[in-house]
Amino acid sequence: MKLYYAPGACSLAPHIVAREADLPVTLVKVDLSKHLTETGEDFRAINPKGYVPAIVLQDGSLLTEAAALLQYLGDQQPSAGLAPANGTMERYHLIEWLTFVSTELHKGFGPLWNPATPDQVKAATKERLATRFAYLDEVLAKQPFLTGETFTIADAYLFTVVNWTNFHAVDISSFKHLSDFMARVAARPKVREALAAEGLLKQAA
Ligand SMILES: N[C@@H](CCC(=O)N[C@@H](CS)C(=O)NCC(=O)O)C(=O)O
Repeated sequence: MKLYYAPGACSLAPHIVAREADLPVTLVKVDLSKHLTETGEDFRAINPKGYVPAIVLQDGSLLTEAAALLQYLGDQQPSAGLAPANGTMERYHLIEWLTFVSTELHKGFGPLWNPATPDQVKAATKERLATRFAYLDEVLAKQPFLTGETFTIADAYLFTVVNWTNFHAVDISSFKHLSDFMARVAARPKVREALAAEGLLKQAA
């Protein structure tokens, strides 16, 4: 299968999961400003939504939306323990976290990426994100990962999105447990591999 990605974007999360699960994935880099893949293909012809992440499966079908891709990849290798079985309460809690990361954090960062966003809006965005970081800090004070003792697809997503604080000069050092989580995940060999492959080792937590 092919994973369409842009360095450091939310596509880093499925990239990490693909490596953690040892799945055979071909990475295809996308220039989001030009809507072109690294081989010069029109990305919008591949994914009409025009954004990453996107996966094209062996049968040529397209799968988009980070939370869906993460679950698909996690479910390909149940023995990797990256996603509890479908239908279990653990799985619903995993989906709860994926939704939190997607709607409260991933989209919460949105205004910071837009150069046209006024400074006042950027400041309010950072304040709102800080309330979410405070909540995460409380959770991660009690357990090393979002759902408990083991690393899951939700942690790959959280790591990817919180890593954007490095791109927007957002200091999370006062959130000690969240900062420790970032360091813990960044030290995972497969995460380091993914960061290196995307040319991100310097910016990572
Ligand atoms: N709803 C999508 C949003 C994906 C998204 O925000 N992708 C960003 C990178 S993190 C992107 O490709 N932006 C370029 C664009 O929207 O044109 C998801 O959850 O996967």
